[in-house]
Amino acid sequence: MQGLIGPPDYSQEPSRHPSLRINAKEPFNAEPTRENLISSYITPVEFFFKRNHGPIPLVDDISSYNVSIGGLMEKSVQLSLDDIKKLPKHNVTATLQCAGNRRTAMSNKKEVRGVGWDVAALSNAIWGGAKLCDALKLVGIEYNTKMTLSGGKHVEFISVDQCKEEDGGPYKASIPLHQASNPLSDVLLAYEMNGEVLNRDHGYPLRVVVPGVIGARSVKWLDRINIIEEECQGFFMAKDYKMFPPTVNWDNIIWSTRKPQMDFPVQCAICSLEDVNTVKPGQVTIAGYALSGGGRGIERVDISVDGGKTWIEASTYQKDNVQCIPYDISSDKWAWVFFKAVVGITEDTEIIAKAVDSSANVQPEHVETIWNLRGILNTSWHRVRLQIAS
Ligand SMILES: Nc1nc2c(c(=O)[nH]1)N[C@H]1C(S)=C(S)[C@@H](COP(=O)(O)O)O[C@H]1N2
Ligand SMILES: [Mo]
Repeated sequence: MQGLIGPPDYSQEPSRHPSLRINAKEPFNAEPTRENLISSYITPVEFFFKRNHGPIPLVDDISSYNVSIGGLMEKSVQLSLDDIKKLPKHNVTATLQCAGNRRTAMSNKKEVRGVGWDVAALSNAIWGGAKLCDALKLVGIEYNTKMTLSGGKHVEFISVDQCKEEDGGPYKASIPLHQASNPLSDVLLAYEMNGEVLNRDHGYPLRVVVPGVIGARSVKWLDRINIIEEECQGFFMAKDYKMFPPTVNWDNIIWSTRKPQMDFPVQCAICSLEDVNTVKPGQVTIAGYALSGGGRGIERVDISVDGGKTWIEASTYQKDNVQCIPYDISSDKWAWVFFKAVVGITEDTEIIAKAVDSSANVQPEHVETIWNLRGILNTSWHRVRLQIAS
C-alpha cells in the first residue's frame, strides 16, 4: 500500500469559477448556487459540483497513460487512451449526485460528520466514452456475466489520487460484475464531458460514470480495473457511504453490518428560492430539480404552499423545456427533470416540494426519520420559508 509520502500537495490545483460556493478548500469541495444549478438542464462544466478527497492529480504524459484490467479472470490487458477511444463511443446524459447532498440541513437537526452541502451537490452532464461492458469484453467477459470462471463477482476501480482516509493511498470503489457487464446499465469509461475533453477536476484523462448510483462509485482519474471476489474493501466502500439507522452513533457503529450504498433514492429540491426569503405579495415561481436512482424516472412533483396541508402538481421538463411525458422512451432515464409551478402568495408561509418516482417511491416527510451519523441521503421533503415584505 502506498504511504503518505509527505503532506498533500495542493499547489497544482486547477482554476475554478468564482461563483462556486466552496464548502471545503483542501480537498476542494464546491457546489454552484441554487440559481446557477437550474439555469441549464445540462450543467456547464464550470458550474458542475466538485467533490474531492485529495489534491487533483496531474496526468500530463498522455502517451504513457494506460488502464490495466486484471484480477480474477483468464487474461489481463493494458489499455491506452487510444485503445479505449477505439471502442464504440456512447454519449450518456446522467446526473451525478453526491450522497452528501443536502447534508447541512440534516446536520441542522442533529449534528453529523462530513462536508456540509446545500442542495446542489449534484449536476447533469453528457458523458462521452466507451461502455465498461465493451472494455470487459477485451478480457473475455461477456455481456451480463454474474461471475467469472475464477470467481470474480465485483469490478473494482482504482484511482491515482492520494486520500488521507486511505493513508495517502488512492480512492477506490467497486460495483457488481453483473451491472458492469450489462450494456443497459450504461456504465461508462468517460473521456468527454459535454462534448469537451474531460477536465482535471472531473477526472482527466478517464473516469468511471455509474448512472443512477451515488457519485462515490464514479471513480475519477482511473488507473486500474480489478475483477475481485468481494466488494472493494477501500475506505469509501467499507467505512463510509453506508446508510445507518438513527440509533447508530460513533460509539456503537459496526461498519460491516451494512452494505455500501449504491442506487440513490428519490430526491428533489427547490432552487428558485433560498431557505428563507422575503417577497412581495403576488406570484412566486417555485422551480427546482427532481431525480431518482437506478434508472427510475420521476412520476410527479408535488408542491404545497400551505406547509403540507394541500398540494398541487408542478410541470416537469427535461431538455429544451419540453414537458415530460413519464416513461417516454426518448427521455433521459439517468438524468434529473426540472420542475416549475407559479403560485400566488399573500401571507408568510412554508413551501414544500416532494417527488414521486416511477416505482411510486416518495420522499420521507421528516429529516429526523432518516437521520444518520454520516449525514448521507437527506431526501426529506424540501421546505423553504416565504416572508411577506412589510
Ligand atoms: N478518484 C476519486 N474519484 C472520486 C472521488 C475522489 O475523491 N477521488 N470522489 C467521489 C465522490 S464522493 C463523488 S460525489 C464524485 C464527484 O464527482 P465530480 O467531482 O466530478 O462532481 O466523484 C467520486 N469519484
Ligand atoms: Mo460523494
